[in-house]
Amino acid sequence: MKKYMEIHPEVKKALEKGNPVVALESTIISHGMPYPKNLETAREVEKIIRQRGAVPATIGIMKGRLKIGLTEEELMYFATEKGILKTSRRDIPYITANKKDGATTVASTMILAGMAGIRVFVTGGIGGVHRGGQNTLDISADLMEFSKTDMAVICAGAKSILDIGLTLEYLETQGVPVVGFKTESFPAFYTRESGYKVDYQVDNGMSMARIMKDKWEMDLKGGIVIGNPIPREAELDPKFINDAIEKAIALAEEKGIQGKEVTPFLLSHLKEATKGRSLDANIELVYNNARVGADIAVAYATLKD
Ligand code: PSU
Ligand code: MN
Repeated sequence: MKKYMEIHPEVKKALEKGNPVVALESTIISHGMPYPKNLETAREVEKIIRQRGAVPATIGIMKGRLKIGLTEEELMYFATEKGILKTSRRDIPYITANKKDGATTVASTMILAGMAGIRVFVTGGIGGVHRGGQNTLDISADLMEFSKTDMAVICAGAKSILDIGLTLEYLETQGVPVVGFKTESFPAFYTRESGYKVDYQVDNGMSMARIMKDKWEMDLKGGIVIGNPIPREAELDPKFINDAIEKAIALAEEKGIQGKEVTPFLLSHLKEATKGRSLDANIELVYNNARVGADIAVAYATLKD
């Protein structure tokens, strides 16, 4: 593994010492948000994580090298360069073999962070079962990854561009714990409540860290979904955003958007349709996840032997 990987010196040192490290994905930078907000957000997220006592490790693939932790210039590259491929599990060997650039999704960030020994990962929202997924089989590879890779993923739930009920069923089947951070409702990304409940609620980083430790010490493999609702003051009106989502989905269908293009298309269309309010909400929820994720990583580092 090591021969494919380049770990940033600061991250390497923290890992060797058992200090807290938080992984971050790069698809949200290259395909999830427009420039320059993507760069500002990526920088600010790293700053928040540092302020709370953990080391950030943004993950991506550059010229075929698996990067664990990016420099300022590398962050800029992911934020501005066109033609960086959205990379999920299936894409990794093609990208490395051909020395290409890949922005990592939740699934592939889990894989690469896990290879490096990181156990906490902060993102915006996870992929899930798309609406109509029972017919199209459009189920994000993110969900499968939770059954395979040991990683605590802090997210603001799943967007209502997805079928949240089916997404939770899929996670249950795979034995993935779905935990609410200070909430009993599974959050719906732009809004605090999806109408579905989480399996368990935790109210602080240490309670979460204890669950992680037990799960992995007992070798109960796989990831944990930690749903952290968007801050109240940043939440969008459910009717407003859900109407916009309905329209975006209809437009994607009309245009025949398929496969890995679906999620970026919906995000970018929603931003236009809401005059930037969906993007502002997205940014705020990522910051909030960074705070909680750093606290969980700090608590987890104190528990390891
Ligand atoms: N949700 C967001 N922004 C994003 C993504 C999800 O609000 O950028 C990205 C994540 O990287 C996630 C991926 O892993 O989209 C899921 O893509 P798909 O639905 O094609 O599996
Ligand atoms: Mn898909």
